[in-house]
Amino acid sequence: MKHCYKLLVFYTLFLMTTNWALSQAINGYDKAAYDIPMRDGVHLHTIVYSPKDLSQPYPILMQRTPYSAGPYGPGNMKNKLGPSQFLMNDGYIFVYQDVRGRWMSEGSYDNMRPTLSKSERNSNQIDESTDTYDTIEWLLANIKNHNEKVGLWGISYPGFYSAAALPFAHPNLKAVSPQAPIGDFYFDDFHHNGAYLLSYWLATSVFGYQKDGPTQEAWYGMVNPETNDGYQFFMDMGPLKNADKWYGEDNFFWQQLKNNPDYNAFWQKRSIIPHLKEVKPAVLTVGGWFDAEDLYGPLTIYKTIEKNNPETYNTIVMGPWSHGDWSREPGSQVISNIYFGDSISTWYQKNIERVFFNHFLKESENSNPALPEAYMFDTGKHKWEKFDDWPPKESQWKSFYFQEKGELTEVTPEGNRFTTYVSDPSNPVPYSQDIKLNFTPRKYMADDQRFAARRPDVLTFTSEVLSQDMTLAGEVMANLKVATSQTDADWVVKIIDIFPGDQPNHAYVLDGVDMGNYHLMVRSEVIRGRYRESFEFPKPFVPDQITAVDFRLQDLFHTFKKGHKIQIQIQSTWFPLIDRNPQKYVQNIFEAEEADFVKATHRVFHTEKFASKIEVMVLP
Ligand code: PG9
Repeated sequence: MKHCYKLLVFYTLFLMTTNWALSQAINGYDKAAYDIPMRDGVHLHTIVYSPKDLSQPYPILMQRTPYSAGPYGPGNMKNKLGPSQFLMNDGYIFVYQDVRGRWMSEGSYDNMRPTLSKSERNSNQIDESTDTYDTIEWLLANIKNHNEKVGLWGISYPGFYSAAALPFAHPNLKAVSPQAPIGDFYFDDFHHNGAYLLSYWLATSVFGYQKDGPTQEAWYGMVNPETNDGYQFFMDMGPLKNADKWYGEDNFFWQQLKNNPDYNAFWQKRSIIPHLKEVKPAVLTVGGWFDAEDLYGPLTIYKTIEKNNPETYNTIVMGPWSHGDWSREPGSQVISNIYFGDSISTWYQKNIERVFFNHFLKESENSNPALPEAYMFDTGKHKWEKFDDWPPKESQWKSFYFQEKGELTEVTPEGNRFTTYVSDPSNPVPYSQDIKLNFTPRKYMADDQRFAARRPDVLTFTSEVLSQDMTLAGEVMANLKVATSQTDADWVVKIIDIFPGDQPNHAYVLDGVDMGNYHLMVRSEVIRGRYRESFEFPKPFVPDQITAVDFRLQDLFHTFKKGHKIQIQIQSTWFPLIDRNPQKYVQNIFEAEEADFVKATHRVFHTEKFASKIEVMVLP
């Protein structure tokens, strides 16, 4: 209890000083609003905060957002998504812009607007890159006392707009920081390998209200859930098609999601990943290992820029954060029950983000700042490490095979066996023991998974007690050999760090949480089995035919300490994080009927010929 009391005092004092510092800093700025003309005549509403002190020229640091640059959202610098106190004190011309078609800007909005190819750029067509280019041109010509250099940053959707400025970037755009950027909506936010993130349902409303529409609170009220028990709410709702009553026809997200269940051209042309070539600005990508919304985006954007642009300054930071935590300072960084330390966000803002922008926008763009290629937080040791590459060149691939009796070993299985379970959509595995009907599930990714391990419809494969530390650093592949009695199924793989049963309540948890036998989830992912061969062309299973299901989990950096065990959990429902698979193949699950939802008997094979395993990258 004393720890919590101490925390409360620290946090209160911290808030008071930060708010005072923030108000002092904001007082040092003049605010002006402009409607900037784009090449096609559309005007984008842009707010500019200029330092009152004119004794020196300042770089421009911009954010483009769909969440309102003005009074409604982060544009009013007091908002938590404003710049850090360090950048404000260092002095920049801060710019916030409503993207095309949002809030006070003209034009029509397009969800993850497709990026123009090189050939398309000679016409009068526009995309987010051309809008950023035109905005920079106008700012350099019309805003006083700048130093000719421009930076761009943003978190989540604004992170996408940062990355979307990289193709054919303006020559004065010198530093870009996509933070928790959406890379591709089929693998970020609403989908995970074809499964729909049902728990993310309120997120589709975030665009359902604007300056003249219902507020989010009013919209939430319209939903008027009788209970805040998210599991029961979505069980009562039944098949996805019943969600129509919650979403208005104007909820374009919902219309796009249900009309495009496969990775078709609609989603493919909205991905920024294929366009990350000829990148000229320096890039600092930021993400959180426990980001339930955008984890594919930061990792894939960093790796793609690295692959396509070996000469470009391109770095990544991955901390012990959920979505956007690094822009806020909670005092103590906690995910679920796990306490990772104090002032981690402030440390990052001061020692990484500030160093990056000051170097390229205030100092010399011809040298590199004193930052590593990859600044990564080990979520097992609870400490930062610097790497020259990510994934680390020194990491080696290692296979862990599923065995009979629920063992997990490094040797290929013998014998001719499988493990079976019945997956029942009317009794799905909860994704957490605390499922509230809130905006999005932000903290489940480090939950204790003991409750799941004890269910008959969750398979567990567990290693021996580790005789020494083992650090997983890099990518993860799941290679399953499965069969189902039906014609479709979801396959969820969870990587669990099992703490020793006699584990004392050590410093790494909140007071009052006993870590003895805690099953800490360190990575998890799902694939909708119909997409095992192609996300664009789904394919049913042949009942009871042994089938390979191979898919990538997102990277991790986690030390499993000596005395711990590694456990793999396999299940076919994960509710209501994702929607339920009827397990009877239907063309579009968003249109499935109640009768389509059937029990299925699944088998996971562990034989010499059909060996199921996970492949991980391990530091020597
Ligand atoms: N990536 C998050 C999001 C995308 C779309 C709808 C709602 C949320 C985000 O921008 O926070």
